Amino acid sequence: TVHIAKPEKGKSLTDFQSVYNAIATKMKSESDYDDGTGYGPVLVRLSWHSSATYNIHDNSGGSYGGTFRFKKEASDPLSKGLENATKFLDPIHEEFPWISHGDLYTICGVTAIQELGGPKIPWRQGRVDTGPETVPAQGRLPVPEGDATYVRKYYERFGFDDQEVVALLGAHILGKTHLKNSGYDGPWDDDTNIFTNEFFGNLLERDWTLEKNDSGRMQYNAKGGIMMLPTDYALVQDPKYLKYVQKYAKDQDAFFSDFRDIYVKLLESGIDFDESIEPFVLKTLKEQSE
Ligand code: CCH
Repeated sequence: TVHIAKPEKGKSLTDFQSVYNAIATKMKSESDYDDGTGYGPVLVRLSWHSSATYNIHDNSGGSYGGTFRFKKEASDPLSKGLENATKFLDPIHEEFPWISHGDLYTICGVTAIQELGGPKIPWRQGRVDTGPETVPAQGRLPVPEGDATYVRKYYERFGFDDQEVVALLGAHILGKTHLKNSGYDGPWDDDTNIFTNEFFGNLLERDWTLEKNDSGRMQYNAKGGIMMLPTDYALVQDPKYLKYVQKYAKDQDAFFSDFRDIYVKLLESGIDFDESIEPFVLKTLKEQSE
């Protein structure tokens, strides 16, 4: 499958900044969602799941077609909870009907990461809605029960190496797991809506105990009520992953820069961008008010 980016006709940086601002403003005004976490984390998760169907071997899946809008894709049990993100975005799409779903599902993640204090993410437009026949079969999302071997094998389908996988998983500083969605329980940090390198610090510094939660699943818990999934904890159990965990725990700049690169690669997987489609670096609300 070839996915060629097509820019929105007659739209410029200003139009995409308007979409960014509408999402960021709505995030601010609905900040009490999920006990004060706000919508940022679930929007980042949507950007991930709408890209996580990618298969480098046949270039199928990925964010291009915006196929998460179809029930067949969104109803995957592993995507439970993401209806909160798509509902949040419905009025945004009504206000900006010209934007493709793939562009909307990726720009919302960029907006959330930047507004929550993360790195600036250069973002390119040009995803085009494709039909229901392009929805990949379910089974492409990762399960949280895996060990390091599982994680490494899983991300081979994207062509991501060890360093990239560790950097990308640093996104699990945001938000939390919910018993009613995934059967896991609790946040990764006391702060659920500030993007930092603390995921790595927590992995290394806390005392983790493997325990059964209220839905009978095994998760790693530490004092203060924070948790790790088995796939998160795999990053300190594997020496090749551990090296990068240690690096990112020490060096937030290195993490921010590597996270930016792999997140862009994730959101753009499988898409051919013509040189004329320039990356937009969108401004945060804070930058615009200064
Ligand atoms: Fe994740 N993630 N994720 N994840 N995820 C969950 C929540 C978030 C896995 C499992 C889970 C990435 C990779 C993985 C976020 C971003 C990313 C939950 C809880 C599970 C389970 C869902 C619930 O109960 O509501 C597994 C396994 C992998 C394998 O690698 C990647 C990559 C990213 C982004 C780059 C974010 C953010 C959340 C929080 C959502 C919220 O609602 O707070």
